[in-house]
Amino acid sequence: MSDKPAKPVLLTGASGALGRVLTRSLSADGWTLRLTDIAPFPDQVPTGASFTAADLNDGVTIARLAEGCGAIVHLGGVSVERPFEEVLGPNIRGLFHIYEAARREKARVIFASSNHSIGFHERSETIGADTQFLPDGFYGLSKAYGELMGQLYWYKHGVESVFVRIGSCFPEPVDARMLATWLSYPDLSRLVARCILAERVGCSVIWGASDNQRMTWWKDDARGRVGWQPLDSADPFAGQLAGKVSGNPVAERYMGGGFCALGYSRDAPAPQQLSQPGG
Ligand code: NAI
Ligand code: 15L
Repeated sequence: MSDKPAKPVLLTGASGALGRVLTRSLSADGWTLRLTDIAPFPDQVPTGASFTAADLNDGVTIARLAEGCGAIVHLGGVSVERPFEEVLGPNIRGLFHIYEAARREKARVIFASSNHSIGFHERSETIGADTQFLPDGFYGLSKAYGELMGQLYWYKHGVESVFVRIGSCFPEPVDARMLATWLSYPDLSRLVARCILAERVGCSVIWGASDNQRMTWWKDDARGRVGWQPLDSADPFAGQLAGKVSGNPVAERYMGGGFCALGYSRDAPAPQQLSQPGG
């Protein structure tokens, strides 16, 4: 198998933290990238790449940018918890523009989903990729909706998708929760490359976490299908971070951490037996 895709790859959210990481790693491998973001690209645009400023709300420009692309790595949009109206345009309408473009181009979508689509699962659980969504805010809800939109386009139009439910992708883990959820930049880069190069992916979910001993929360995903295994680990940081907890009982109880506690208005954390739908 070639280690370069035959067609250009469209990368949204290119000016953001992970967009810049992937721009560096994929262009270093000689890939042809079309970069886009509403914000200017802050680095030098690498050889083999071009940058076009665009709003994800602008479906005409997104369609034009996707012309001739074989894959779309969709990172763009609101990436933290925000009011519903702020999330709606970039994360919902924008995603629709991405999937319409993918349908027209017969392109594969690699969607940066998030652990916040399942954030209200208890940390004591071990959940598979087919678990029910339990979003922990409007942001997580937009990621769950995004995965459902990807399923619609797969079953109705044959558009392939990988939903990468990223844990915490930062240069280093910074607190006790990230001893479980951390995904290193090199593991992210290898994962995205495999999602694009794998022959067939269908409509798949992969948990985006490195090989962390404390990652007992997530299991059974499609990593084997794309040929990815994480090589890095948060474990060497355990000594310095194990005690670095928030002190907030809601944040510490659920996988989504602090996002679960934002605007939380129950009197107390939901009792475990009542936390399922209908409870
Ligand atoms: P980021 O916030 O640094 O990057 C997002 C980019 O999207 C920004 O450059 C922003 O300008 C762009 N954007 C926002 N609204 C837009 C619009 N209307 N039109 C075009 N572009 C727009 O986020 P980061 O950390 O790089 O994350 C990338 C993706 O990965 C996001 O979708 C995020 O939800 C997802 N993710 C990231 C995680 C992490 O730990 N960094 C964890 C889970 C998911
Ligand atoms: C995310 O989805 C966010 O984009 C990122 O900023 C982190 O908050 C991450 O999840 C996390 O849960 O650590």
